Amino acid sequence: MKSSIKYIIALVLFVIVAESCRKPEQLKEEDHNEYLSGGSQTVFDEGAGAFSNSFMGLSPKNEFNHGVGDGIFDRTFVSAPSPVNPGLGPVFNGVSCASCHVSNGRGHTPAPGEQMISLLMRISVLGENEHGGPVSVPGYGEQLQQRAIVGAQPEASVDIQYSYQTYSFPDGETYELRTPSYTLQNGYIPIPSDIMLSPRIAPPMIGLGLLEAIAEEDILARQDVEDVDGDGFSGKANYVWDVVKQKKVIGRFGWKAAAPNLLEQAGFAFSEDIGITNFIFKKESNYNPLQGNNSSDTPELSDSLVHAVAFYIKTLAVPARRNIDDPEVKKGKEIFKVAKCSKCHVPMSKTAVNVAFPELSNQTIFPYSDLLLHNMGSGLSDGRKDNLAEGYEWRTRPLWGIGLTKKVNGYTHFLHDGRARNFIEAIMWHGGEAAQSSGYVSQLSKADRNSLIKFLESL
Ligand code: HEC
Ligand code: HEC
Ligand SMILES: [Ca+2]
Ligand SMILES: [Ca+2]
Ligand SMILES: [Ca+2]
Repeated sequence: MKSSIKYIIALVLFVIVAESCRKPEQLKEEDHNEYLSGGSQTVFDEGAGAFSNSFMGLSPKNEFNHGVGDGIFDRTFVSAPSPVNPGLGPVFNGVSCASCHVSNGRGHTPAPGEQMISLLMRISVLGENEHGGPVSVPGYGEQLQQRAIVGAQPEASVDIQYSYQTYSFPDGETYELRTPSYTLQNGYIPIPSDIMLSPRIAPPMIGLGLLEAIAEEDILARQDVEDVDGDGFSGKANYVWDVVKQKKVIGRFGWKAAAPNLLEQAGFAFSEDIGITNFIFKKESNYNPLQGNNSSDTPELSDSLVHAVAFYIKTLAVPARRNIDDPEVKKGKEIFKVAKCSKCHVPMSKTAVNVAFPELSNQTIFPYSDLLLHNMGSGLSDGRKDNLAEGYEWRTRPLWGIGLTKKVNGYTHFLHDGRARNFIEAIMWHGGEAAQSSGYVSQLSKADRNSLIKFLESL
């Protein structure tokens, strides 16, 4: 053996040994493959079906469960009695999960004259219920159902009007913000004058299991409720009533982080959105002494199918990022940081170790959210408290996959009520704590604005 080869072998051995003796180090954002937004379960799909893939490495048994849940998610329910898929209503918002979460993506605002479908109204009157949540509206409950089966009456209808205001950037380019206003009409009983509305659009379904798998202490570690470090950003966790556990827990899902986990969110959606009673929410949403609908405890959907749907949304994969080495995208990423978007849309998170579910375990993911509530200003306020969330507080939306919205849904209706029709509008609506960010963007050159958008499109 030549001495130089011996030398190389010795060097390689030395490096291997030295490497294995090294103390474990916390990996930084730059050390990870940013393409893999959803960790090891990321899918490479940038087409119209990009939000409809299961995790890459599911076991055959789990893949089967995912498929069963998929079937229920897409199932169109009809009114009983019916040999297939009965139980719809009596009052409801949508006939299937998929009718609102279109292609597992987001909903949209109705076109003029069109019925409201994938936008719904949470409702309440002033005060707090026994668990610190919103107070149901007498006769109307906690959500307004504007549709009903034959023979029943919708609770009310909703009239949406937009007012439009034009603004301009220093270079003269204009953008238009539309402000919605909502009026309830045709109440089946008089609509209380003190009713408060929270319009919400159906959000996309990707990566939810990964968000559920982030350790609670990691979310709490990002809180700075009183802004002690003085950077102008707070971040607050919501705490909500867990119906199954019968105690208060951290909220993670929904625009106000008012749903504790995917199973309850699914159960709630069956009950309130579609009118399908289940083991978590046992009574029809419009059950009250006046109407007396289905007070029985026999669920309209079996427990196992509710679990299957929850499993389905838990295991919908996040699509990989695209074009991350494009110089414009890189520049946009830098602007995202300098504009302090990343203070709330925190790029990287880690999921907790979970030996029972390796696909969700110990994953490095890029959801671009801290899952905390932030003051977004009066322009976005719904003026209504939801557990710990004030009217102006919303949960930072995860931005992963957002660049594929157009391909998946054909429209880009952003923010909690879908009022923003593109990225610029979404950003310019950011007020409150995020006013620093929108203010920064309002001063950018056109080229820099385009880079920021290119970056968002790469997510
Ligand atoms: C009428 C439209 C509509 C229907 C039908 C509907 N949803 Fe939703 N969904 C929404 C809206 C609106 C939200 C946001 C709710 C909130 O912020 O509180 C939501 C939120 C969710 C979330 C939380 C997502 C997140 O990012 O936090 C999940 C999970 C979910 N829905 C699952 C389902 C399932 C499962 C079904 C079928 C059983 C279903 N939805 C039916 C409109 C709908
Ligand atoms: C103070 C925290 C905060 C900062 C800073 C912030 N955001 Fe947001 N962002 C949010 C919250 C909360 C929402 C949801 C608001 C709503 O729905 O009304 C949101 C929503 C969005 C949406 C719409 C997402 C969707 O799914 O509809 C986009 C796009 C977005 N932000 C981009 C940005 C960009 C770009 C910046 C920097 C210029 C930024 N944000 C800065 C908190 C923040
Ligand atoms: Ca029913
Ligand atoms: Ca209702
Ligand atoms: Ca702070």
